[in-house]
Amino acid sequence: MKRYLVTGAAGFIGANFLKYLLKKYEEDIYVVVLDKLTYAGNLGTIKDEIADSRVRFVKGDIRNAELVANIFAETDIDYVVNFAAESHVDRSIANPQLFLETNILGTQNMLDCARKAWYRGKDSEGKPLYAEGKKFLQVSTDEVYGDLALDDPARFTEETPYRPSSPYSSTKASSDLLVRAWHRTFGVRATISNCSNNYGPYQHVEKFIPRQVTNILCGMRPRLYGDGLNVRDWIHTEDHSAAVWEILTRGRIGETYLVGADGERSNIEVLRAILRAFGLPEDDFDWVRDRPGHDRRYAIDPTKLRRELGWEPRHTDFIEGLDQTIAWYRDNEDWWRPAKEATEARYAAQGQ
Ligand code: NAD
Ligand code: TDX
Repeated sequence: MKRYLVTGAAGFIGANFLKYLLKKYEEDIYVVVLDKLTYAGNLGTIKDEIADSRVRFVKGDIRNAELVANIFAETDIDYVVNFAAESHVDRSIANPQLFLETNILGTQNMLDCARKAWYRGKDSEGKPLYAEGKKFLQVSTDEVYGDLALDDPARFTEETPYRPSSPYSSTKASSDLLVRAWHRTFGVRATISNCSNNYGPYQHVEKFIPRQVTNILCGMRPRLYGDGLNVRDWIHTEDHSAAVWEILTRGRIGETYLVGADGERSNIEVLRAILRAFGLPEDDFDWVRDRPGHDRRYAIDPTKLRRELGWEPRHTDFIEGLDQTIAWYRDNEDWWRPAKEATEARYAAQGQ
C-alpha cells in the first residue's frame, strides 16, 4: 500500500494526475489531496475522486507548516507530488508577490515537512538517514530554462542552464533550486520533473488553448499575442501524468527529468487548427498586445526520460488530441462558464 500526498490536485494537471493514479491502481493506494482552492482550483473537477474511500481532501495552503506537519503525522506518506503553484505567466506579471509566496515559500515548507517526517537519525559518519522508499517529486516547467530562438537547432536538456524570464518562471526555478539544495544538504529523497506546455480537459480558461476555444463557443474572437510566431512544445496532460508516475516510482533520487512529446508548434498554427475545427476562416481572430518579456520558443529533449524509464507519449497526434479537447469544452460548459467572464474582464483591463 502506497500513501500519496498530492498538492494542487484541484487544478488542471494535478486533477488529471489524481484521476490517472486512481484508475491505474485498483485499491492498494491512499491519497491525501492538499489544495487551497484558489481561483485556479475547482473541487467539482475531482468530486468523484474525493468521494472515493481511498482519497482524503484537505483544504489548505502548502505554506501552512502546522497543517502539512499534521498530514504527515496522521498518515505515513510515501510519496509527495507537489503540483500546487501559482501557474499563470500573465498573472505573475500583474502580481509577482503571490508567486514568490506560494511557489518558493510553499515548496520550502513542503520540503521541510517531508524532511522532518522522513528523518530517521544519523549514520556512523553523521550523515542524515531517511526512511527507505520515500520520495518527493517537484513538478516543474520547461520555462526555467528561458527561451530559444526560432532557428536554434538546440532543445532544452537536463544540462541546460537556468535562465528564467518571467516572475512565474523565476519562482519555479527558485523552487527547483530549493529541492536540489534540500537533497544535497539535508539528503532529502527528491526528484524534479520539468515538463512542457500541457493541454487537455479541465485546463483553466485563462490559458491559451481553452481561452481561444471558449471565446469561440461564446461568440467572441480568439486573441493572439505579438506576432503569433512564439513556439510552445505541446504535450497531452495524460502523457504528463504517466511521466510523473514513472519518475516518482522509478526515477533516480536527486535527478532531474525533462518531459516533452516532440510537440513544437507556433501559436498561430495552433490557433488556425482551432479555427479549422470550428469551420471558421483562418483569419477570424484579433491581434492583441504582446506579453512583456514573452518567451520566444520552448523545446524539450526528452531522451533521458525515454531511455532511462522507457516512457513514451501515447497522444502523438496533436490534431486528434486538440479535437478531443475542443469536444470536451463543448460538452462541459457548466465547468468553465463560471470563470469565463471574470477571466476576460482581467484580460480586457490589460489590453489583451
Ligand atoms: P493550475 O493553476 O491549474 O492549478 C494549481 C492548483 O494549485 C490549484 O488547484 C490551486 O488551488 C492550487 N494552489 C495554488 N496555490 C496553492 C497553495 N498555496 N496551497 C495549496 N494549493 C494551492 O496549475 P497547473 O497548470 O495544473 O500546473 C500544476 C503544476 O504543474 C504547477 O506547479 C506548474 O508550475 C506545473 N507545470 C504546468 C504546466 C502547464 O502547461 N500548465 C507545464 C509544466 C509544469
Ligand atoms: O490569449 C492568449 N493569447 C496568446 O497568444 C494567451 C492566454 C496566450 N497566448 C500565447 C502566450 C504563449 O506564447 O500563447 C502561449 C501559451 O500561453 P499560456 O497558455 O499562458 O502558457 P505559457 O505562458 O506558455 O505557460 C504554460 O506552460 C508552461 C503554463 O501556463 C505554465 O504553467 C507552464 O509552466
